[in-house]
Amino acid sequence: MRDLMEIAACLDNAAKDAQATAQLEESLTLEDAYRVQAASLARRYERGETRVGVKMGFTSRAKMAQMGVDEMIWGRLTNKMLVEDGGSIDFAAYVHPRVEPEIAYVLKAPLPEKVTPAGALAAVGGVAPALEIIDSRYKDFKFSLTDVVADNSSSSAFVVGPWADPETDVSNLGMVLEIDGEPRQIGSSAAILGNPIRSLVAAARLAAEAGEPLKAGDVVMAGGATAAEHLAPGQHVRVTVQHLGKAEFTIDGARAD
Ligand code: OOG
Ligand code: MG
Repeated sequence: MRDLMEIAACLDNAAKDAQATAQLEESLTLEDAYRVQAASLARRYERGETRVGVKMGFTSRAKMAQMGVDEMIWGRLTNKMLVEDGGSIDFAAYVHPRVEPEIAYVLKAPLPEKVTPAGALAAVGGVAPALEIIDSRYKDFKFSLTDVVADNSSSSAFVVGPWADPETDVSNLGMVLEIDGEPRQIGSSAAILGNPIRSLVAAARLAAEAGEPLKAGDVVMAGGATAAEHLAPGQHVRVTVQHLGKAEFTIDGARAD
């Protein structure tokens, strides 16, 4: 069996070089999978990237059903993953990217491990419509729970729209994911654990348990409200969230059709 550092290096290289890698032969414990994730992030930090927040995964039934996984996971977000709203991504920098509609929070105060939804909300500086570009480094986008955790929970890039008043009630907002102006996924923020604030509460717990408590300025992606959609070169992608507005990006590269 390879040691955890070797697995981390392999996954980090796969992400860096946009080359798919085989599913792990090792059957890791969940703890070891998170150790691999932390070690692969350490390699990014060594290259100058900085942690800007965390993303939650499998916080909706739609996402769990699409990927055949039924446990909540989390991953780290770095400054290099942030794509400007209205900006573009280079298709060639990804293995087989997909996109999903999300809600993002930014914190104005740190969050302890144990916090109530009201306590978490008091630390929120803003809430925004967001898009996550996920890109599993595994062949065919197939993975076990521990595989995906080791792979930084498929974190790849994210786009955050304009920050709205943290007091905005985001418990049940309509969300539409459009590709080239055509609605592809329609859902509600309520799909995210019944209320996305619960995802923030969970993020506070998981990050603190890992010794990296959430701090002021951190961005938390609450998780996909619907299944993810495949991406292709030349596309324009937009999420519109009722009362919050929109976030969008385009994909560089020539269209296949
Ligand atoms: C894993 C990441 C899940 C979400 O929002 O549920 C996730 C994946 O589906 O590849 O980001
Ligand atoms: Mg996501």
